[in-house]
Amino acid sequence: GPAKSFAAVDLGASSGRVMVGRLGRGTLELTEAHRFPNRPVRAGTTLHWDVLALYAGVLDGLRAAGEAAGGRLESVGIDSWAVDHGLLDADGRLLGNPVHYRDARTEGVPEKVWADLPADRLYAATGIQHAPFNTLYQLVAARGTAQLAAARRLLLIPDLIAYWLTGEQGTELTNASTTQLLDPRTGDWARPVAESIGIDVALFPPLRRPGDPAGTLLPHVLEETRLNGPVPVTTVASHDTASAVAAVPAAAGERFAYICTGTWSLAGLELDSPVLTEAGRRAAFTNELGIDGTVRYLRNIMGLWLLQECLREWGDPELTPLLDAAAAIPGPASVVDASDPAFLAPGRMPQRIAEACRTSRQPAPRTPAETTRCILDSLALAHRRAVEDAQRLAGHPVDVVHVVGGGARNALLCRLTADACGLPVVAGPAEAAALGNILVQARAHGLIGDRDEMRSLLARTQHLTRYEPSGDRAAWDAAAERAVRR
Ligand code: LFR
Repeated sequence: GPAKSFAAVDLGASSGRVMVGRLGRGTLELTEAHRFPNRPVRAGTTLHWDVLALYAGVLDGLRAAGEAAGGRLESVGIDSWAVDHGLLDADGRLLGNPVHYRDARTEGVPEKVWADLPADRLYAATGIQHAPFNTLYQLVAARGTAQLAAARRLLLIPDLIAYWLTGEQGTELTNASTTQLLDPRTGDWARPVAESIGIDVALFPPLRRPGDPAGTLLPHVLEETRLNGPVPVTTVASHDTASAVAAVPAAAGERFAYICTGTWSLAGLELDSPVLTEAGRRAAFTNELGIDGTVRYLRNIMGLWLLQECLREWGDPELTPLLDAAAAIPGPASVVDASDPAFLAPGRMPQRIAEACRTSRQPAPRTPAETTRCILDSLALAHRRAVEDAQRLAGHPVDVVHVVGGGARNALLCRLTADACGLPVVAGPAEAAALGNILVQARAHGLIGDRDEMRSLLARTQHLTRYEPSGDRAAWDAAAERAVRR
């Protein structure tokens, strides 16, 4: 039949976008219908998401998507960053703006939780690394607030957007796994964990899986977006990283690691079952859930956030000349640990990177180009460490590294990653999260078969670039030593 159009709402930490995917017989075309900024707002002492501005961007985007698709969308899917959420009162109204995961309210909270529930037991039950921003710690931080007392429902960000679009509530599974309140072996809530720290999992509406129906656009939404109804909303892997991993263009049987690059770098493996070892916990590996019962065994690395924050500080200079200048500097030279949670909060990033270099007795970068080079070398080394650690901890060797997400467009980062890892890097697609979102919808609507088929369609239709490793192994080995925190 003729090509069918699906809309992907993909919300990232610095921008949101609505993409249209057109699937025909063996063809897949992706176009951007609308992109809008996502600007966190500090009000009082709290860093918030401006979720109504995001929702307005979604509505504008759906209207533009409808125009691009000739008024007819087969379905809509929504993904975003993880862990954050809105709280609803008994009438289903949002209680205040969702708090940003980079807000300081969770400082010191994990340590308090572990006093009652030791970190090793928590990990054995949930498989989730101890990032301070996990939903679990956010809820403990909110304990005793009037807002949490009034809350009757908790909706993760994509589920909140879906609720406003459809009037229906659910908790999507891949994103639920990032709360640190889910048991990755059963795919159900880790009730004893939640109970032991006084979190009521009944706050979460029932779980739903990628591919499940999630309602249809409400009449006033159709009116505002000028779409012809009915338009179903389909549950996708609503955690953006899960959608991106679903869109890794690996060949059937290929032994691969992936790095989803953007604000974060999420580096690891796709496994059939969780690895809940103490060694994995110490190495900060997480077992988040993916589509089709897979496990995303990965580590969070600070990612291009380090560069984004520097660019902000430097008054947003043009990127291409800066990357060219950084590429011309010999490296790897001074490096920092790009998985250090010390880089989580916003502000003063060039200074913080220089301080980290001095602390480890390395020359501090002085110019934006030197700082950029330091960041990209450091990211490449953090990628290498995660890829090596994941293979060892999971007993799962790989032959190739797939780099997907926005960083796949950064040729210097991809080349340095290949050199540091000593493995070929296949870069692309850059819009992996949106593509994974669209393909899961298309599959639910019968347009495509299994995961291998999704991936081979991507490999045939998307622009990919291959980087063979080169450079000086000994220099990278020495730099790897300098990039470890002590
Ligand atoms: C990436 C991401 C990461 C998650 C972080 C915070 O966009 O979803 O996977 O750890 O944002 O939610």
